[in-house]
Amino acid sequence: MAVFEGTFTQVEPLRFAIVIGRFNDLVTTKLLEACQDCFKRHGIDADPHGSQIDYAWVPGSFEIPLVARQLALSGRYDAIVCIGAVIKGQTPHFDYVAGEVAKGIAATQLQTGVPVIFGVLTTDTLQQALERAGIKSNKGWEYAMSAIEMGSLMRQIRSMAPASGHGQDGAIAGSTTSPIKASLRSATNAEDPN
Ligand code: INI
Repeated sequence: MAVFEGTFTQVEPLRFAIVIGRFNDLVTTKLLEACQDCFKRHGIDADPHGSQIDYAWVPGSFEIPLVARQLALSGRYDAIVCIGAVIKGQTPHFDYVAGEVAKGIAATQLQTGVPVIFGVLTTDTLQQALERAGIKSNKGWEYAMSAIEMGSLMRQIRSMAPASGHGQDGAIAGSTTSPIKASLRSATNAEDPN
């Protein structure tokens, strides 16, 4: 039998997308910087014009799952990092936004088979968010680590030959070399006949 474990060294084939919310950008840009720094220090080209990471900016965290799902369905990425900051205000708005983005991200990775990293801070105050975005630590670094590990792990699992007599169910989208590309094509075609 086998032990599957993501690595942080064979990063050349990996492709990522990062979806970032502009809302609370004082926080989200700091998270993004640490995320990019981590990717770079692991030998990954984080340049937006480079070959390994694409970026998508959205108005706020509420919009993140839709864009992450569309990117996942493209089949181009090993993992997608979602960066947002939902900070409690005087109204229940926080609960709706935080709940929907968490559910949406979880659903996206299960529906598409592409790891989607939950890099959305949910805090009571701006101070708490800033403390996690550079003042004390920076969670952006952890988001990149999770993306590398999960992207690498899923590649290993996908590269396993299917046991004879067993089909390929489960994921519907995958990255470049995935044996599930045919299912991905039908999933995307079903949504967009063009
Ligand atoms: N979006 C956030 O990313 N963080 C928040 O704290 C936030 N609050 O509190 O309102 C927020 N709202 C905007 C929301 O994500 C959508 O962009 C907006 O509702 C339009 O759909």
